[in-house]
Amino acid sequence: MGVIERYRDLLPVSEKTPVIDLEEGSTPLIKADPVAEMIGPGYNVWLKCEGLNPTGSFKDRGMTVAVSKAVEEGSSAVACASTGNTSASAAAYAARAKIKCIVVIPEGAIALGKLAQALIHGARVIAIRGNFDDALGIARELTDKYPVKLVNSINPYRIEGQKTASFEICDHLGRAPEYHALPVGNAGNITAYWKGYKEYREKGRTHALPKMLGFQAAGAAPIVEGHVIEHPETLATAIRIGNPASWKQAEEARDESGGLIDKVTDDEIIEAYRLLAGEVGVFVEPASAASVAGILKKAKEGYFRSADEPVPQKRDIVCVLTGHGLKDPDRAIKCVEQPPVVEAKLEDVVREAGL
Ligand code: AN7
Repeated sequence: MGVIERYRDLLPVSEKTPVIDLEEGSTPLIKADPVAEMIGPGYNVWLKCEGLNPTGSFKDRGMTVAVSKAVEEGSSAVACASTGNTSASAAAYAARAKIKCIVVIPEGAIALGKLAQALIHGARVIAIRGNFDDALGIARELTDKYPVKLVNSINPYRIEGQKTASFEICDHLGRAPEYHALPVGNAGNITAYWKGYKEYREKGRTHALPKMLGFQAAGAAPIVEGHVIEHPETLATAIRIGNPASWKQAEEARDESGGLIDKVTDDEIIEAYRLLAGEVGVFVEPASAASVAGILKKAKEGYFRSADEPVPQKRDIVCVLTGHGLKDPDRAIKCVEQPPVVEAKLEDVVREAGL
């Protein structure tokens, strides 16, 4: 069952809404003890593995609602700007709905897996000589002037669908976590999670709210710096965004929850990326590692309360791992040693295997 069917009562759909789904959602929430040990005693660290969605990222939760509503409203085409994952998801759901999908991307700045997905699903992909923020400007204008529905997270149905991830976390833990960490790019996801947590509490399904901890890449941290970044730079291409569309909502989530939005360097991102792959067994794309890099940075700064305080039970920190590692295979290859090539002889293989 996809997120529309599972959370129908909390989503803006009716019996008339055609459900365009790929059975997204229901992603694993797994414990990461090697990360928890680095935070300190008294904490559980949970990883919400959104890379296990049908197209390999969290975008599918929002896209099922956005595309279903577009079809309900009679649209025969959708469009988006993208750093990659939105386009992969839009292309897949549009293919399923048998409608046209137009994608505007920054030239040369999309991870290989994501580009492959948008293309194979049959989207019309157009690369522009500019960055994501330029692409979003064009997508907005295009969808204002032509009968094409914008499916970036400015589309409120995207936020509606994405908030279901908070519901799943609360359902799994039996309560809201104390901290919720996630990467911030265009800031749709932090907006969606915060909305979801608040709604679940209003409905009486949980009693508390988490502190929202958002992390931007240091070279693309407009919310942290307090101004638009004209030329955002980071190897975490998914969050290479200098002027987030949901900037204000992200600040509201931060302030209402008593949380924070901070930045992590590319080196910190890669360190967390390798830690997740090598010690937790979870391969994510670099942007996703920003959530873990962020809590490790805050732990070093002494942000998390001391474990000396008596605690009735461990405190939960949830990190959202937004996209799968296979999205960006080039990055993985670049940060490891290349495998040796030897003669086809057992002794050569045994030597290289270190046995
Ligand atoms: C893996 O695909 O903006 O703060 O165009 O792909 O909701 O933007 C992707 C964003 C985090 C940031 N992690 O989420 C796009 C796009 C991954 C992402 C983000 C993105 P938002």
